[in-house]
Amino acid sequence: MTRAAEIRYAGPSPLGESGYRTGLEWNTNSRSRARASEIIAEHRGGQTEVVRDAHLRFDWAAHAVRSPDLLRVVQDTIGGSVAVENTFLMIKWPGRDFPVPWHQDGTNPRMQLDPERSVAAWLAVTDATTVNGCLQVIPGSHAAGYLDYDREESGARRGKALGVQGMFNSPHERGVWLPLNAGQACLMDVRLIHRSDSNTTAGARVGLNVRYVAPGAIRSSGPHSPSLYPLTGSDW
Ligand SMILES: O=C(O)CCC(=O)C(=O)O
Repeated sequence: MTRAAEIRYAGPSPLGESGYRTGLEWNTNSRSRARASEIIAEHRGGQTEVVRDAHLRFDWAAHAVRSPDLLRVVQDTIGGSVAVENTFLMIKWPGRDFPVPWHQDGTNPRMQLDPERSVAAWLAVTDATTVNGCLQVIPGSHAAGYLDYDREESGARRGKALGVQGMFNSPHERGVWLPLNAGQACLMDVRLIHRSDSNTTAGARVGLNVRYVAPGAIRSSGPHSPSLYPLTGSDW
């Protein structure tokens, strides 16, 4: 089923013309690698691909979302009062078909995020490379605002991802890969169109997705209001 974006929110980004910033640091490389080994050992048996609300389940993720360097740039981008709206851990296991279609993080059937008051982060727990499933973004794609989307046709246990309508899940001529070392992170405008490929290497790829919001960022499309996890400020 196709869903139309309710408000388009076309226009400039608080992250500048490209709509993203990369090479930030959320942890040291060695600590992040050590953490990744633990996560992989814990989830290898069940081949878990997605763990929702990681910041509420794991101490390491609760610390990760408030890592000082990352949080400072988030505050520079959306203001001093910051809460986490959502996190999920994504593990791409070797040899599994797990591409994530072109999508925008700030719109779904439940809500829309005001791009002036929200920002998405992707934290590399292992290294993320072009062959193990790092992000690919389309610079400047935020400017057209939210686009209509479909749910992907997938029988995967992890559920069906949302994808921008009419965009095939393959590299784009204007796409830019964002490889990151373990411990690094990128920030994206919540309208920035991005995707990732399956992991074709022999090791697992682990990443933590975070959506940060400032007060008033969420426009709910129904009775369900997401619960917020305040980090800074007193306006919550
Ligand atoms: O972790 C990934 O490979 C992609 C995650 C992503 O883009 C997202 O879910 O917003």
